[in-house]
Parts: sequence; C-alpha cells; structure tokens
Amino acid sequence: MASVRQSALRVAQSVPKTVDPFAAEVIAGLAAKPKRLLPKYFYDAVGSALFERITQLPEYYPTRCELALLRAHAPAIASLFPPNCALVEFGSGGSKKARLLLGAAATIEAYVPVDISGDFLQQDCAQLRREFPRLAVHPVVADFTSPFSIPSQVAALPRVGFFPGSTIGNFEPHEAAKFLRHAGVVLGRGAVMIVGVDLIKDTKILCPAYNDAEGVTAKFNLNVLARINRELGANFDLTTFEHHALYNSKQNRIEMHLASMRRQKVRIQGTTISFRAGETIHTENSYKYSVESFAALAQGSGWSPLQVWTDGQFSVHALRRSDEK
Ligand code: AVJ
Repeated sequence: MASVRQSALRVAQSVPKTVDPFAAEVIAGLAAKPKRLLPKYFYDAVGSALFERITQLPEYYPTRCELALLRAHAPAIASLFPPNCALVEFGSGGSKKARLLLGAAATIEAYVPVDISGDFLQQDCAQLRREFPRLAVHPVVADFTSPFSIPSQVAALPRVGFFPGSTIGNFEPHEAAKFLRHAGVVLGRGAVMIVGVDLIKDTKILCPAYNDAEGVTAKFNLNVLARINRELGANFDLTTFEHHALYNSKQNRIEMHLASMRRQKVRIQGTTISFRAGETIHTENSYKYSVESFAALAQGSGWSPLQVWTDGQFSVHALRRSDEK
C-alpha cells in the first residue's frame, strides 16, 4: 500500500505546474494592493504595433524630439566614442535611432542590439548587415534589465551603451540608478553611454501625450488585458475598463492606470481577482527629469556627465564611466 501511495506521489511531483514568469507576475501583480502590472508586458506583437502608432501621434512629442536631436547632433555624439568601439543598445526594437549613430560614426566596429524579442531582432540584423556591410552585428536575445554577457567576438572592443526613448523613465529612480550601475559593469572600463531622457514640462504638453485624441494610448493600455486574455485564458471584459493617464507632480511622473468601471470578478488560470467599482490597475510610470536631476542620478550611479543635448522638451545625455579620465 505504502509503495502505491509513494509512486502516486512521485508521479504528481514529476509533473510540476510550469512556472511561466508572465503568468506568475500577472497574478502576483493583480493580487497586490494596489493592483499593478509591469509595463514591459505591453509589448506583445499587437502592443508593439500600437506603440509604433503612438510614436507617430501629433501629441506624442518624445520620439520626434529625440530623433531630431540625434539627427542634428550625431557627429558631435559620435566624436565622444572610443575608436573601434562596439555600440551596445539596451532594448533595440527597430534600431531606427541606432542607425543615426551608425551612419555618423565610421569608428563603430560592431553593433550589439540587446532585445527580448528574438524574431524582430534577427530580421532587423539581416537588414542592418546589408545597410552597413563593414559593421559586425552581434544580437543578444535577453531581458536587458537582467545581467547578460557581451558576445565573445566583441569582448576586446571598448563599448558605448545606447539607451534611447526615455525607457529609463519606466524605472523607479532607485531602479534607474541600479540599471545604470549594471550597465557600467556590462560595458566595462572606458565606456561611454548615451541615454535619452524625457524632461519635466508643462502638463498642457505632458498630459495630451498620454491622452491622445484618437485613443491609441488607451488601446495600448487596454491591450495588456487583451494579452492576458489571449495568453493566459483570462476573461477580462475590456468594455468595462477605462484608460486613465495623469501627471503626478510630486513624483514627476506620468501614471497610467486601467480603472474598472464596475464591481466585478475576473478569472485567470484558477485565480479569481475581485475589483471594486472604480478600482484601478497601475500599469505604467513614466518618470520625467530635469537635465540636472538626471545628471545627478547618473553621477550617483558611476557615470560622469560629459555633454547633454536638449530642445527644452527632451534630452540626450552622454556619460562616461566615472573611474576613467
Ligand atoms: C517607451 C516608456 C518611453 O513612457 O512615454 C507611451 C511608453 N506609454 N505612451 C513613455 C508609453 C504610453 C513610453 N516609453
């Protein structure tokens, strides 16, 4: 009898529930108080396409401003790069911005785009190799917020980090500091880092950028619930949730939330999540900095500010690892 029970136990143990980090983090975030979801989960194929549309909205100034700054100052930015360097981009997406630097800096020997989405990355690299035949392209499929290693082929080259888009604004300031320290370790001695950072400004400009007239940002925000329905078999009724975006002037951040318009229950893989009427899920923070406050954050995280380019709305910072002269 004992042996039968033991073997039954063994079978049960040999079929553990698969721990999908997406499922685990979604369920943990919705069980938390207040409810929250991580912004990195916005970017499935549908979400990435919606974000691409956001970057073209009249109200969404950051992408246009940053592209104009990079275009105008690419030669000055490139002049700071060590000769024969490897350009390492954190979360490369479509590498449109990297192309501006690659075009201006003949001294870049290798490009290392680091992105979580392997499919996009491979396609993009094939295209880049055609456009820049003398450039060595070494993609890394990784979540850039966790430690990853630089491909051995470029290990000997000095490195330039590139983190555009104000993606750093998604981190809490203490996490942004931790990220910059980690980037310093990955990039090594002599490294330079180029970071795009959105600036604190009038809410008359800030708020419409996250509440566009066409409702694309609302769709982008709501898509995270649609993704949970698609991938985790949940039953969110998207018509009962509303997109909210507001500026929190105490913390210098745009907050996005999804508000349940009624009291309701949602099922996700055997877990029931209850919503009060009006209860929100906090889906994103987008921190804004002043030129000075970001320079101070960088300085406290192992980087010396070298130069900054700004149009008053957005800023591009060049930093050098502090242990170097
Ligand atoms: C990609 C994080 C820079 O915060 O502006 C755009 C994401 N969210 N509209 C930003 C976003 C809503 C974007 N970042």
